[in-house]
Amino acid sequence: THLKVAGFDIHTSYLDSAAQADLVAALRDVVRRAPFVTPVTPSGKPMSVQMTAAGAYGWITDRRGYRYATEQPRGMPWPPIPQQLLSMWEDLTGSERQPECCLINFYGEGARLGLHQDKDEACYDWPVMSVSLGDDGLFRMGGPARGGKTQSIWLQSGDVVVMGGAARLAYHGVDRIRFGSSTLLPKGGRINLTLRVVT
Ligand code: MD3
Ligand code: FE
Repeated sequence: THLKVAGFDIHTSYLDSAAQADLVAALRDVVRRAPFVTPVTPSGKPMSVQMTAAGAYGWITDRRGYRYATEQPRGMPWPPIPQQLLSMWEDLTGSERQPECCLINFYGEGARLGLHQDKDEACYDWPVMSVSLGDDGLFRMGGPARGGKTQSIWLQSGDVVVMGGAARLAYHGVDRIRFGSSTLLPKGGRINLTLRVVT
């Protein structure tokens, strides 16, 4: 039940239930101003995960490709990153740079995220911080090459993961969620936030 990969730092139950509820409330404001969309991969396939973002940049995908964009697909800027996430970033990463993107992934029943590397950022030296909220998610992590050995771990609501060093370019994905395992989100599902330096 634990994952041994250099640069993968898990802070189990970093957020207590009050802090999780507080973060969900802040995210409601973000989502009101930047509604979730069902992204389409460059091949035209809709993803099962719904996405939106906060910060100077959001990560988007459509038939033109994957990229960071300063505007939402509908042409408005992204809302600011909630303050409590900026404080967590400072506390857990100690990074000299502030995060420029908070990608917000929503997993409804049956949603998954295939194994991939995060390579759309200008520099891989900065860490990525991930916050899990709501239902449990089965996270899978491999190495720097596709097809290598992988390890899996259930991420639960309130868990925070920081990926740096070798883990930063590791293949990773989410195989499935345990829909209905948490009561944090009234309609169920899993939210994952990833904070990154993009430029
Ligand atoms: C390991 N999100 O948004 S978070 C993504 O749960 C993404 O929604 C997953 O993969 C999710 O790109 C996993 C944990 C995570 C995030 C970024 C990483 C692990 C990572 C970057 C490099 C290595
Ligand atoms: Fe990723």
